Amino acid sequence: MQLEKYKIQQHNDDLLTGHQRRLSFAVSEIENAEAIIQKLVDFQIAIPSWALGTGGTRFGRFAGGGEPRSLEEKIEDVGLLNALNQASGAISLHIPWDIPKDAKAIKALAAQHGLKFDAVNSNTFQDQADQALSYKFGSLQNVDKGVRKQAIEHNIEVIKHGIELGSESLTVWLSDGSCFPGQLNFRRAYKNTLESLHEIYAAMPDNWKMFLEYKAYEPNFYSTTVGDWGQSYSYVQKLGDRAYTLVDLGHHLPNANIEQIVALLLMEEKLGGFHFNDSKYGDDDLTAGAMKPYQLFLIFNELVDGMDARGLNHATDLGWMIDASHNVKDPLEDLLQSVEGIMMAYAQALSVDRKALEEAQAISDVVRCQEILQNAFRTDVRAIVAEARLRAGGALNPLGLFRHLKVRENLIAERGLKTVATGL
Ligand code: RM4
Ligand code: MN
Ligand code: MN
Repeated sequence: MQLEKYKIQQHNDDLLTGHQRRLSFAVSEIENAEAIIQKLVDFQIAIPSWALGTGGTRFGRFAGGGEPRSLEEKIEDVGLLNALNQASGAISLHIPWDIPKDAKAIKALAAQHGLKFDAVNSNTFQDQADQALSYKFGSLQNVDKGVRKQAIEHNIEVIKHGIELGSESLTVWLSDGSCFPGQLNFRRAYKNTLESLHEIYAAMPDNWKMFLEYKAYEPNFYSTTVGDWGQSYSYVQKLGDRAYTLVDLGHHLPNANIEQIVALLLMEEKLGGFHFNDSKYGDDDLTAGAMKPYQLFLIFNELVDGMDARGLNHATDLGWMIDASHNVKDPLEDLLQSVEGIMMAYAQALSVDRKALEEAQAISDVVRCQEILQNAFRTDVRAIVAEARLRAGGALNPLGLFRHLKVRENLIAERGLKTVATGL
């Protein structure tokens, strides 16, 4: 399904008067509104190829209909999202769920939709049908050198696919760890993993980055070999300048202070990118901003502060990706909500009065510090975010237009009701 430009235009014309009224109020409330709008226009969030179908749980999967049946259809879906919000201009592929058979054609299709390829993801947490050795007891950490070699080679394959598509980073997430005390020698597992990562790192082109993602637990429930940001940091420090830690918001133990982790990693020049999602309990992979919007805002507050302190380009110097998947929502509607949630947190963080905050911090005026942050969080920035979308050629109300144009119904008519996308 293609979204014709005139339909977006028509939708925007219908909503314009109300939008302008809300915008002029927002602009009167927010001092640097114009600069914020420009930053929002530039900001793009990559969509994960595994989130375009209804996500499974270990208990069941309830496909929603019209799910993409191929990589081509996944690209088409991301193209639809991007046409609506002009903020989803990239896709992050998971290999082997999405092997590009004809890389040239795939690249051309993506370009037609205005999409680039963000980080490619390797998968050594599942066994594939044609695989010689099993990852049951880990991959890069495995006690068996043959298994480690197979996992290294898989990662190198993924890099090759990425090079063909114009991707410039590799995300490594390992489920490696142990389920029972005594199962693993922690130091040996660490050393094996580090040695394996060194080989993968060495296979990357010079302009590539490696993102090493951590996760506290699951599927292993006693130890994870890259279990937290400290462990990831320890590996990436040793690997080299182009190895970074990736923060997935759902991968911490309950109540972890993620904003502080982000601030320090960024300061240490080792924060590479993000997997945005939200959670109540664990790695719930819920819609970004659905559960703890204040936390998301506080994270962006540290990001903006830390990136500006180092003179980084907000839009391009870090990898911004969503990693969410659900059982109960239309995946495309859900992704529109995630992008909106992220944009709002970013806009609010950009509106923080940093000078005033610094002054209040310098005299330990705790009450004032809280007021400054909460004032930004409680400011309605929706019209500012919508204005950025409008200027970029997107829809004022992407979700409303998605429903009005019956996008899902169209996709079901094209693809059928019983389609299941590759992914979790
Ligand atoms: C993991 C982790 C990875 C993702 C897989 C599908 O929990 O978040 O980033 O690639 O799930
Ligand atoms: Mn993730
Ligand atoms: Mn996860």
